[in-house]
Amino acid sequence: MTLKFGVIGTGAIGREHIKRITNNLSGGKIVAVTDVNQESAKSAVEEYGLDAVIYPDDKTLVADANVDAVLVTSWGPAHEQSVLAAIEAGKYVFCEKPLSTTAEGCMRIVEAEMKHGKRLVQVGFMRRYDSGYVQLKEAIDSNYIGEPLMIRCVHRNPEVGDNYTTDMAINDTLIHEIDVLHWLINDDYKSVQVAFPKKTQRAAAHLQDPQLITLETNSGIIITAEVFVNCKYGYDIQCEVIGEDGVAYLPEFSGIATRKAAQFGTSILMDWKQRFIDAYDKELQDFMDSIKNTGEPNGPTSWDGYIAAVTADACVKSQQTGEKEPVALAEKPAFYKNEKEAVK
Ligand code: NAI
Ligand code: NAD
Ligand code: ISE
Repeated sequence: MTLKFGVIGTGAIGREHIKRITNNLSGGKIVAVTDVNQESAKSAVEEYGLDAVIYPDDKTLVADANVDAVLVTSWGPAHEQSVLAAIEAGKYVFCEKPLSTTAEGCMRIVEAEMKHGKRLVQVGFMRRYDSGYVQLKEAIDSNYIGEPLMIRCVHRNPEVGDNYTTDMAINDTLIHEIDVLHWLINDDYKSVQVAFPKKTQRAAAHLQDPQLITLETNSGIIITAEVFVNCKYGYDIQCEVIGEDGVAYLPEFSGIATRKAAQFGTSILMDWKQRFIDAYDKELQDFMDSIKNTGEPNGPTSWDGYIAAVTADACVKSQQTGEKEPVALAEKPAFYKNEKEAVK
């Protein structure tokens, strides 16, 4: 069975996903595309030689009977409308993060999916598929480092465009840590607090960068996460879990090491597209395989999208108040309780 995709949003990651489904993965085909910028949709079809219909908007794309699954890669504020339209039409959805930019929006998606009666949606939290994070989870689940007590994370980008705003450090960037960490430690967040250290001269006038976020979990684990999106030197993701009996580190990206001119060194990536390239492949292959084998996607759920949005909203509130803000989650519906672990 070939899963036929309609793509909404042919920007940076839309094209990356089109490329991997078309050239690298098995079981999927792009049959329709749309973008608010129609020129972008046309050029994507040309660039990848797709046999795909170009639609004027998400609604007409979703209505195409030839489309089995919708890939939502538009910008965050547009996601909710497209996901709801797809669920309404009974289509599978792979939606890039954030599922919606508000917790209320995620809840509307959760409710629509439950009303439909089976899982249709997977959120693009690809780090759960990264072999480094999977190894960290194994070290924690097997009790190798004992009970986790603290976690220290770093999420640095070399630079961002002028349209990147202070809240995006949370909704667009930290959101990956928000998702992967609660999965890693099987715990939920209790409170968050955001601090603004001295501002880098490289940040736009309107952007607070870097930011330091503290998240506390129900069991008392304290996480400190730094977001620094104008660090200049590279795309750098770090995670260190400090346990009762030892410490576990997320593996560094492994490039070749060199010895030259009295220096020993290795390279650091500049582009986010490369850092989790295997994880992007795995998440989409799993989406296609699970639908084929079980009739439902197996990866991060709409409920995970909701948890991330509630936590992100609390962080954005703390950006404004400077205070510790509670993370108030609704009770997890039974519909999502028996889900299999997204990734073992
Ligand atoms: P982008 O700006 O390069 O592309 C977005 C595209 O969506 C643009 O072509 C835009 O014209 C189109 N678009 C926006 N609203 C639309 C709508 N309502 N209908 C149709 N098309 C629409 O953005 P990028 O970097 O590709 O990001 C897209 C999404 O992917 C975002 O949600 C972002 O958070 C997520 N993303 C996820 C990453 C990950 O590591 N999982 C990495 C980069 C982005
Ligand atoms: P982008 O700006 O390059 O592309 C977005 C595209 O969506 C643009 O082409 C834009 O014209 C189009 N678009 C916007 N609104 C639309 C709408 N209503 N209907 C149709 N098309 C619309 O952005 P991007 O970097 O590709 O990011 C897209 C999404 O992917 C974002 O949600 C982002 O958070 C997510 N993302 C995820 C990762 C990741 O690591 N998982 C990485 C990058 C981006
Ligand atoms: C982008 O949208 C991503 O998802 C990347 O993974 C992240 O590192 C970057 O900061 C975001 O803007």
